[in-house]
Amino acid sequence: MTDPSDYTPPKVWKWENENGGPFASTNRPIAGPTHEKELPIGKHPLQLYSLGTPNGVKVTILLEELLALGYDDAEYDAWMIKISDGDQFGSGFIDVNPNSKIPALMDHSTNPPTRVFESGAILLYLAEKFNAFLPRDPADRAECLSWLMWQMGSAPYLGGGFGHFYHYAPVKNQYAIDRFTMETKRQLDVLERRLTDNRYMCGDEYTIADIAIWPWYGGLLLGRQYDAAEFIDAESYTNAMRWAKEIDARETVKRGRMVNKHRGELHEQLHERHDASDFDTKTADKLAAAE
Ligand SMILES: N[C@@H](CCC(=O)N[C@@H](CS)C(=O)NCC(=O)O)C(=O)O
Repeated sequence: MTDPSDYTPPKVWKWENENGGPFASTNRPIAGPTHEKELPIGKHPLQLYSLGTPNGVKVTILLEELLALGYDDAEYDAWMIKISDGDQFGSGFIDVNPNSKIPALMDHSTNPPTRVFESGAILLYLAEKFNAFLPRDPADRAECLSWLMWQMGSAPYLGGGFGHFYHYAPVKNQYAIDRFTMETKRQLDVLERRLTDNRYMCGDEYTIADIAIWPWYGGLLLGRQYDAAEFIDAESYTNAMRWAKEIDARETVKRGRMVNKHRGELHEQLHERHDASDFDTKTADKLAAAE
C-alpha cells in the first residue's frame, strides 16, 4: 500500500488492490450476490440473521427484553451470518437485506412475511409490534426516536471512522485518528451531558434508544471496543459510565450479548439460538465438551 503522504488520487478510482486491512477480503465496491444460498428458516415466526457485533446485539437484547417481560411471541431463531466468510453476500441474505449487512429480520407471522433491515428499523418494528420500549406519549416518543436516529447517524463515525483508523487500519494515520477521535469524544460528551440529568437516554424509561446506543458507546466506555478506553479517557465520562454499567448488569443484556457471538470466552458464545434453553445447553463450551 502507498504511504499516505505519497498518494495522489487518480482521475478515476479503480478496484485494483486490496487495502491490506482486516476486511480486505470481503470489501467490494459493488452490491449484489456473490453466490446462491438460501437462508435457513426455524420454527418461530421471527427469524434473525445476524452476528454478535454491536449492531447485531441491539436486536438480540431487545428480543431478550421482550421475552423477559412475557411477550412470548418474541421467541426467535437466530442464525449466524459469518461476515468474514462473506455470508452477507449470499442470495438469500440479500433478499432480506439488499445492503448485505447484519442484522436482518424476517417476520413470518405476516402474510407475506415482512423483511426488515437496518438495526434501527428492526428495533422500531419490534417496539411497535409489541408496544414496548417505545414511549406512547408523542413528545416522549419523539425524544426516543430522535436518540435512536442519533445513534444510527453517529455510530459510523465511531466504528467506520475512529475504530477503523485507530484499531484496524494497517497504517496509523494521525490525520484520520485525530479527526475521528475528536468526533467520537464530542459524541461521548453529548451522551455525558444527556445522562447527567437523565437515568436513561429518554428519562426514567429504558427504551430502544438505550438499546441502540449502549452496544456502541457503552461498549467503548467499558473497554470492549477497539481497546480504546484509556485512549479516549473513558473514566472521565462519569454519567455515561454509570449508565453503561447499569445496562451492562441486566440479565437480558447478558443473554442478548451471547447470541451469535463467535469470539471471546466459549461459555459466552451461543452461535445459534432457537430456544430459551439454548443458553443453558448449547453454548460453545458445552457443545465442544459434548463432541
Ligand atoms: N446501519 C447498519 C449497519 C450494519 C453493519 O454495518 N453491519 C456490519 C457488522 S456490524 C456488517 O454486516 N458488515 C459486513 C460488511 O460490511 O460486509 C445497521 O445499523 O444495521
